[in-house]
Amino acid sequence: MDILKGLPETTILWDPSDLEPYLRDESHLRGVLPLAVVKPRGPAALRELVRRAKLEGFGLVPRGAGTGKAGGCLPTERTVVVDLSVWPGEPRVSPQDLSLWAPASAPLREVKALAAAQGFFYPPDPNSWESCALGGTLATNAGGPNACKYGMTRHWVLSVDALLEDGDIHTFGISSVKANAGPAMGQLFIGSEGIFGLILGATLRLTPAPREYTTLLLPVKHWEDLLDLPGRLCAEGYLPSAFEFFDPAVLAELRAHGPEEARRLPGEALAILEFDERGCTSEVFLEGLLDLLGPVAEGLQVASDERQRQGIWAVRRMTSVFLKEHHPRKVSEDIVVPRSRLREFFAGVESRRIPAVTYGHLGDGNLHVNLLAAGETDPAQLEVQLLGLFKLALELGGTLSGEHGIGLAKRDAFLALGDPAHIQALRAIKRALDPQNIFNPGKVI
Ligand code: 2HG
Ligand code: ZN
Repeated sequence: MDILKGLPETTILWDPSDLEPYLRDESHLRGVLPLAVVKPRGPAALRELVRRAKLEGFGLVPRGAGTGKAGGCLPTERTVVVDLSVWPGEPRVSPQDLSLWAPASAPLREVKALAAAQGFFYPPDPNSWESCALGGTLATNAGGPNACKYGMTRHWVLSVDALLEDGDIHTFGISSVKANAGPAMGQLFIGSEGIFGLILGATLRLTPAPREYTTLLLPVKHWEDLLDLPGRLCAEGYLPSAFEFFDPAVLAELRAHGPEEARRLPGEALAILEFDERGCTSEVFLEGLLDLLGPVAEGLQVASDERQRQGIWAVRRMTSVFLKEHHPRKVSEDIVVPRSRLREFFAGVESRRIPAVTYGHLGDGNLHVNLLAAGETDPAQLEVQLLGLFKLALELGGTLSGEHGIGLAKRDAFLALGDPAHIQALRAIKRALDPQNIFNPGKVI
């Protein structure tokens, strides 16, 4: 491969059989064959790579562990995949600063474990947390159940190390929550999916680790009874660290075909609530909660120990994989509506006859709306259903992606339905930071 010949500090893959795994992520999409895959091991490699990309007119597609759900790391025409899995750097905690620096290559699982080992908590917990890389979570602004209380990845980033089109690595931000010298440039990269530059590392914010958890299974007879609960709890000062749910159809599937633990799940529909603040295991707390829940709490079950808690979460964590196994050609979305409008959303899904089953992060209105029969549906009709779904979310003050991002999967819908002023501003920033369009071309905008 001439255009990459002599690249320093780099492993280069160009044999088609070695490139094959890079054509997929966890979305339903497939990328095109890249020119090559490179694994840089130092700044000199990146500097030279940027120089050649500009000279030879090829794009650079960043890749972490390939667990993304929107195709953001898939190669497009005339691109080189930059696999950051061997990008160097030793994660380190600064207890005094309540912060942790790690390279993009660090597995999220290790980042969370390192924080925990010193008594701290790094909250972002996408479903792929045991297999994804930190860099991917930064590029996609990953979410997860804990976002209900703790927010998204971006809320935990203090500074970002990014490769820019000058070929150098720049750090934006400092190791403190207070930094106000102009707009927060580092935040521009979080959720950018690598279109402005490549994220190589970050300083993350930590918080003291929770010391107690109350985990509850809340089965209900009428699933609509769940829909006002997130808003009611919040309005009364109960902020769960997670509030997940399965609608009747998803619960029935889990019960009928899921693993052993799933077969015993109660209710017509089911919510999982978790609290982690100090005092949440006290009787006073639980009594207050029961009062607030009222008759809906009739079948409430409290996890009595860590083993039960883990069992509950294991079922929730495997739901996406389980549904995929049973409906390999399903389409799963991740729209958001404000939690105050959940009831209107589900009424809208019904009145628009969108054949959806839903589970996910009810507490923050981020819903995994699944069209199980997508593979057997006429593509034009499927598109109408999906656009109907996105429009409904937007009409209710929501958005078409809460945590998975735009990538390739939602690009057309984003461009068609997104606010034109937003898209124009993003394109202007892209032109300013990456005038030759070398960073992840063809994604997002
Ligand atoms: C989850 O919450 C993940 O389980 C995956 O975000 C959702 O597969 C999905 O759509
Ligand atoms: Zn999710």
